[in-house]
Amino acid sequence: MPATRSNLDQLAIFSGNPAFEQPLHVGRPNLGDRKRLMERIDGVFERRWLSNNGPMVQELEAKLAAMLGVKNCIAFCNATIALEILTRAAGMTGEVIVPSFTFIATAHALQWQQTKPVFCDVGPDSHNIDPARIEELITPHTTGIIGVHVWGEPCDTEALETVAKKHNLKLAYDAAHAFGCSRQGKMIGGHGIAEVMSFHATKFFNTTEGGAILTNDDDLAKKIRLMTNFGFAGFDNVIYIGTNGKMNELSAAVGLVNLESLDEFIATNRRNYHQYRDELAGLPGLTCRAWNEEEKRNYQYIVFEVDEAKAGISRDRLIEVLWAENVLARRYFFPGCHRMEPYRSFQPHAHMLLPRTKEVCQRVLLVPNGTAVGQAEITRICEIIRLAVERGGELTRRLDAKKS
Ligand code: T4K
Repeated sequence: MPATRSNLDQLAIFSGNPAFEQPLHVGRPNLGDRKRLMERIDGVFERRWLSNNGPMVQELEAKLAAMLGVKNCIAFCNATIALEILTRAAGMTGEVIVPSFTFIATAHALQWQQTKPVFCDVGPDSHNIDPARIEELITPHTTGIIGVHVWGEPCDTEALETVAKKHNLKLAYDAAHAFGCSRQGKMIGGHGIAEVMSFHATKFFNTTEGGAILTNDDDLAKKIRLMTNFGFAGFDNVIYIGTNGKMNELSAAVGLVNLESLDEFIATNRRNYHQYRDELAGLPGLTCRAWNEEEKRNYQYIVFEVDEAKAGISRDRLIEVLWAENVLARRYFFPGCHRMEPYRSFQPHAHMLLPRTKEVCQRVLLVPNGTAVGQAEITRICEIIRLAVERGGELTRRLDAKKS
């Protein structure tokens, strides 16, 4: 058990002795039963059917569609390719409105298809796209909106639907964070023309790498399936331009086994979330984003916001302190897509319409969660954060002096 930290000198940033020997990551994978996985993998090897719509992929697709109450589920090798294919299949050309506060894949998937991502600010008290700021971004080239359910907190789907209908725009969702979440009792997966999930290793539910498109539109699903497999409509018969977005059997096997542990993953995430909240309650300048517990949530992301003026320490300084302790906290999605290439060069004035995004990017701090982090470790992490924030002003002065 690492030594406790009760004064600033004990912090690793001064003492050189990290609280944890091994790094504690944000995004350590949740893993299901290994024995069951080996049985499934044995089956895959017995059949010698490794990819191309095999039985594991079909089973996973059917289970996900049933669980989310959506007619069609198409499994993918990752969510980025899924977003690219959806962009193309749905005819989202010209310009598409997206939040800047998202993982770069949302913007890149559009740009990769020569569609311009037009960045919209987040809402007040929200980390999601602000429906009230969309109309001012619409031009004659706009064809769609992609909302992102950041951290698994769903977008205001009704408001987005209203603006999309009014301007005849396609509305789809990047639901990479939102598997297992609901809005007004309806599972994420069934909103807009389609929703894209990520099953990357770092996600609450993973297939190592992977993703899925969920849609109730049968024609769109058909087109997406064709595009995902080079446009093949049977042996030797290519009827469409396509690429390779297929999930393989081993990934699907991991997914099927992980699905069996879903309730346990959620329960652990939720317990950790409450522990962080309780142990860090009442600190000036540090707020844990609260989940709406009346809805379904996966609790995968534990998101703090640091208000430097009140805490006396900046978010980045706090991260420095945590990294020295081997707690690899993250500042997703700093600095915002609009400040990354190629968008920074293509759209140098985009920041003028993104004041809230800038603020959120400066405040957000994610801490380790998931089945790989234990309760005793969380207590130690909280102790470090508590000390750093309670003595924020003094700590900042000492760090400034150390650097000069
Ligand atoms: N849309 C949104 C809103 C997204 O957040 C994402 C992905 C996508 C679309 C695209 O989905 P995919 O195409 O990936 O399916 C990570 C993930 O790579 C990325 O999937 C995820 N979002 C994003 C939020 O996080 P990085 O650059 O932070 O990855 P990295 O390598 O720093 O890993 C994060 C932490 O996880 C590290 O501390 C190490 C730990 N880790 C990672 C892996 C892969 C493990 O402990 N074990 C592992 O196997 O992007």
